Amino acid sequence: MKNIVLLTGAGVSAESGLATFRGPYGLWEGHRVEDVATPEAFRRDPGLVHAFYDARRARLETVKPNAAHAALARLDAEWPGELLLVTQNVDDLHERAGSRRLLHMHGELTKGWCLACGERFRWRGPMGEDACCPSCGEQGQVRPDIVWFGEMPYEMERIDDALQACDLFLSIGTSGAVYPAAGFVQTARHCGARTLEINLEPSLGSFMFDESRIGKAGELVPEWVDEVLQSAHSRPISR
Ligand code: BV8
Repeated sequence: MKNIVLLTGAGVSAESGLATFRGPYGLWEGHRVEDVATPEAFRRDPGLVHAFYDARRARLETVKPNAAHAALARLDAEWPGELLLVTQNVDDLHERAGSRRLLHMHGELTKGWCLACGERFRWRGPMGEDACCPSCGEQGQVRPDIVWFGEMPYEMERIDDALQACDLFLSIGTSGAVYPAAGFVQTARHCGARTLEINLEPSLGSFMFDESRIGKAGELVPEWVDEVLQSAHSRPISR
């Protein structure tokens, strides 16, 4: 086993105190997806959409990475083979834990995007409707750099190449309800990879995994990383 692809969802950040989407107190409890996470919603009521993301950006400043993020960062640092961590999460907890071989397929809360000049840039604090683009200075054309429903996720080619070449696909803390992310396990299986999920409950795609470990990511992910790194050290991987 040389090449690993990891997919994370909101469940990996739950133990840090960030709400997941579905289920009690989930993000979708207080808001209808179509009111806050679609380009149409942003055109219709940018104030409501900015308030939704400004609140999440403020909350992000009050939490920190948990043991699952830390274990995945250790794996990133010590895994001798190929590794790609694909996250659906827009929080920055993987980076803050030290993960480097990482991509945000649904964008980042800590980034803005100017619809006037097309520039993307780091953004801290509230954004709001009157934000000025730090690049072109245009006012009121800045949106969160987040992939909304109906929009194409980022780096789909890079993800597909990694899935085609991976020997192991691990999915952590995701319900498997949103595509194309929910279809990655099928691509990985189709290309001969071993597939494993770690989740608090069986996900919608559980039946497609070779193995499902049910429990908290903060407990099961460090255990799994220990296992994998021990196997790598006991059978060195030829590059
Ligand atoms: C697109 C950013 C065109 C915004 C997000 C095929 C079939 C049906 C529908 C579609 C389809 N293809 C496309 C669609 C439409 C749509 C879609 O999937 N709709 C769903 C609702 C049916 N998809 C799109 O619109 C996508 N774009 O398709 O473009 C295209 C065409 C061709 C090829 C490519 C593209 C864009 C979707 C992205 C939208 N943006 N996020 C924001 O964050 O506000 S999606 C957002 O919701 C998240 O990023 C994530 O993807 C999803 C939420 O899911 P999870 O992260 O899994 O969270 P959830 O709460 O559901 O589950 C948490 C899990 O964790 C649970 O299972 C729980 O048990 C577990 N858990 C909880 N605590 C713990 C835990 N596990 C372990 N430990 C714990 N402690």
